Amino acid sequence: MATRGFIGKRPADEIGNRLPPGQYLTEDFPVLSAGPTPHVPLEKWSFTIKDGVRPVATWNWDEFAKLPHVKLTRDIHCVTKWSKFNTAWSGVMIDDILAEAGIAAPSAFTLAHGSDGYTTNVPTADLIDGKAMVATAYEGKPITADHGGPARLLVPHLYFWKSAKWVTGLQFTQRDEAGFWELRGYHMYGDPWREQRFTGD
Ligand SMILES: Nc1nc2c(c(=O)[nH]1)N[C@H]1C(S)=C(S)[C@@H](COP(=O)(O)O)O[C@H]1N2
Ligand SMILES: [Mo]
Repeated sequence: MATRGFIGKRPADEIGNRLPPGQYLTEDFPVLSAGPTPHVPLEKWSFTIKDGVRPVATWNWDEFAKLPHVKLTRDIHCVTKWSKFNTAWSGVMIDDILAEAGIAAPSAFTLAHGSDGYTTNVPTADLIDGKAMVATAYEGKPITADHGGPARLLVPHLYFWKSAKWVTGLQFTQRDEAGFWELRGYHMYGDPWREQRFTGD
């Protein structure tokens, strides 16, 4: 049943249009991590692009800070069913990272890596053309460690498990290789609008 009237100050139909099936709206920002929060000092941080096993570009924190930063405000959707509207990030678009590396994406599949050993696969097409960034700030402040700081991937149009926290790099792969949750039964693509939560959805 559609909710009539208003929830807070937001018309119910506006919520309905922006809320994917099976999701509810939350105002807080839950933390979901598979393990303990890693604390990476900025002087030890780096971000690397790999083509298969071959590193093709790497930045330390100071170098990464000099890349063009943009703001992105997007709704996010977690597979545990919470959605949060208008999350405001800033960071470096994957397009600009590739441009700075002087390469075009070398393959159709990407595996994102986190410093906690987490991985998640995203089709390369879903990372480029203005769709995704490596975020370094949330709501105008450095991203807190529990939300993936100093830097996390942001792929807001897919379920939020695709947005790897503590991201250390992107690895282009020849095949679509399952990441941490995808190996444990979660969907290889994860489109919230098609409710692609689990394998077979
Ligand atoms: N490196 C890493 N990234 C991760 C995770 C993780 O455990 N490790 N959890 C994922 C999951 S399941 C979700 S829902 C979101 C949660 O992000 P948040 O804690 O900022 O809400 O991060 C994703 N990225
Ligand atoms: Mo999640």
